[in-house]
Amino acid sequence: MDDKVIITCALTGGMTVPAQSDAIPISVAQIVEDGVRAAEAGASVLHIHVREESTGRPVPDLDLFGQVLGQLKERTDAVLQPTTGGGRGMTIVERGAIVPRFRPEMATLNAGSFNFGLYPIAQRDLPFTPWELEYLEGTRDYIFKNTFADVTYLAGLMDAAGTRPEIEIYDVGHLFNLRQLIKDGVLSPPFNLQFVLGVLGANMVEPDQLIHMLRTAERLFGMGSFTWSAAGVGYPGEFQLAALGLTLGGNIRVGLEDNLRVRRRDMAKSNGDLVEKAVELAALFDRTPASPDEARAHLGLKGSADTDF
Ligand code: KMH
Ligand code: ZN
Repeated sequence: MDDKVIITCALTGGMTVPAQSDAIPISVAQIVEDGVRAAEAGASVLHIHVREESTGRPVPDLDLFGQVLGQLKERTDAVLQPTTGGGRGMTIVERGAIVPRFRPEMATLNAGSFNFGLYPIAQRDLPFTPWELEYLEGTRDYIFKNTFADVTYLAGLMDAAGTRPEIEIYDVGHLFNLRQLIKDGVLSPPFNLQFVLGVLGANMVEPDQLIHMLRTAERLFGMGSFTWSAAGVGYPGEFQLAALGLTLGGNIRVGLEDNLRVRRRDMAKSNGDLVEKAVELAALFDRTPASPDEARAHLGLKGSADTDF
């Protein structure tokens, strides 16, 4: 894979609100259209959340997930990776229900609990509706809960469904959680790590932080026992971390879930815009987007035929 890179596109997310950008896809049709565009631009993995169509509020709605997964499967060959992180206020059962219901090839698995602060965004001069303000302001007192019991529960669902976890690592301590979960027999290498940096409450987008987390993972688990990707939250963090991830030989994640800008003064008009910039960046490192099947082989996935959507 030296000259290839797996680009994941995180389409809509569960921790941003519509007032932040008109480009955030809300409806099933918008998420599907943007997913197709992102896949055509070079993304081989699409990371999926869904939202209430009338308000844009993130919801754990299996019917909406079914529509998005079904339509994207018809229109792209991309790996479809739904979330089990969900959004604020969702229970672990609500967050995990998607796995036994749709038996996806891959799903996210967040490796630890931490403050997830978005309240500074509420200070911005944007046309927030009351629920959006409350959703953001409420994160002053919000813990993104992923206890050892929660991770064990979700990992069990994934194991039973043949769903590969993409383990979200937000801080170096989450790697030691992972080591303990291996000792507990809950998870076993090889696994896929997503280093997510830039969330207020966890680690920030800084070269030293990513390198330290990567070197720690290599020391704890051994070089060949994991694949990894880097996801920077915010601008310019998303592309700074992508450049670093490409330099260090990793894969990358971009998308409106994590960042709303292509340039400091240019808001992204779609996820396709962000994937196009990621492809341009990768080309500067002589790396081209991996195809969905190259990604499946590299990530050890079961194939889209063995899913329930
Ligand atoms: N929103 C990202 C910061 C998940 O969906 O499981 C983290 C995320 C988690 O994507
Ligand atoms: Zn997500």
